[in-house]
Amino acid sequence: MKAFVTGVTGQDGFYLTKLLLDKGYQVHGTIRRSSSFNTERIDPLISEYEEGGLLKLYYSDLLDSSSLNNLINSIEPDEIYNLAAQSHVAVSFKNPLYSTQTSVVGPITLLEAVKNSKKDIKYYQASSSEMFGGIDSNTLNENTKFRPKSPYAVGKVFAHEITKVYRESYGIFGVNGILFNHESPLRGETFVTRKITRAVGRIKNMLQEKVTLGNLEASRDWGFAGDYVEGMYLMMQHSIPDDWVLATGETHTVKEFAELAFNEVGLNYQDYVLIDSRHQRPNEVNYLLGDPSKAKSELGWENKTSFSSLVKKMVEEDVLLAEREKVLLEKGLLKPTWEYPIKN
Ligand code: NAP
Ligand code: F7E
Repeated sequence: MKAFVTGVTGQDGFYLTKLLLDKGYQVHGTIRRSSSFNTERIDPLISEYEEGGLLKLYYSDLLDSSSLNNLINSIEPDEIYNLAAQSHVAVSFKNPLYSTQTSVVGPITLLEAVKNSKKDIKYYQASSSEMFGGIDSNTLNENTKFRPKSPYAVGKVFAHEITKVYRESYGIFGVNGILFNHESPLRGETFVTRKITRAVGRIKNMLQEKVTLGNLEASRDWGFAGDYVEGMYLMMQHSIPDDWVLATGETHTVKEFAELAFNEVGLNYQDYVLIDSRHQRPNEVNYLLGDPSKAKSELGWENKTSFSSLVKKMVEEDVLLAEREKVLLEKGLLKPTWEYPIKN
């Protein structure tokens, strides 16, 4: 089996690629040219699988329709997982055009390539709980109305709907995975969970003094990325293409996350967290709680990692990371970054 994965260098890109390689797939992934290294997450997979031809990487971009089209035509994958996106909600308010363009141009390009292919290629679209807008405390499922509140979320609604349009109009096997927040030790460092656990590790090792956050009252349904990519895979193996919510069915505030993360190393978050209005968004999604019962009954998917074990896992990894940073600093091999340069 051949899978084509966009966004292979991202958090989910790593976990999904690992899962597919473990299942014997050949994985073809797109990476972006960057002036600095951007394959850090998948470097262990590259060293293990690239030489044997099981992992192949290509330069491309969601906005570069011709390269995507050429790649799909020449690779003829069995499955496409479209994970690439400018995935940071706060940044999407600063770069609204780019953020929405990637979610519009990318899916249409890929769906057109699928439509025009002689092969029956399955398509997975990375939809998001941000599409719901989180305006009340109702549990959200596949039938809940979308009320997007950011350029990111509007782009995702478009991608979601166009996948359904291609499914209904051309009989394409297109699925939308409506995933609630999922985190891991590989989460980008500007998302709130990782920002907190990075700070915990660094504060514990005296590499940082404080961490500056925005809205501590926002509530999210947080799961573990490793569990969620299993759900993506199961959606693609289902007999009928459809849309499924993946969530834990529990919600916690940013404050609860911070409290638990600092507690893990015996510290009180109130001594280290500062609030800065620069981290507030023009429009906030206050509360998200998902209902994964359709995924459970139809796909047999279930969240396996509790909130407390997720926080523990992330803190443990970031304490180790900070310990390694400290050694490098002491040897003069790393420049001190006392004002840790995390902005979002
Ligand atoms: P991520 O860590 O931010 O990874 C995003 C990936 O997309 C990276 O590989 C990035 O490349 C790539 N990318 C960004 N812009 C691109 C472009 N214009 N062309 C090609 N590639 C581009 O995100 P993630 O957490 O793995 O999430 C994966 C997908 O699921 C995203 O679409 C996200 O919006 C969606 N989603 C995520 C969550 C969540 O909680 N994690 C929940 C629901 C939906 P670089 O490495 O070069 O930046
Ligand atoms: O924010 C609040 C912030 O940036 C979570 C993406 O993967 O999940 C993610 O989007 C909450 C928000 O994730 C800070 O205001 C407080 O209410 O970690 P986040 P997100 O916006 O929920 C969805 C499902 C996706 O699809 C997205 O791709 O935390 N918050 N203080 C903060 N957030 C950040 N980033 N930084 C803070 O300092």
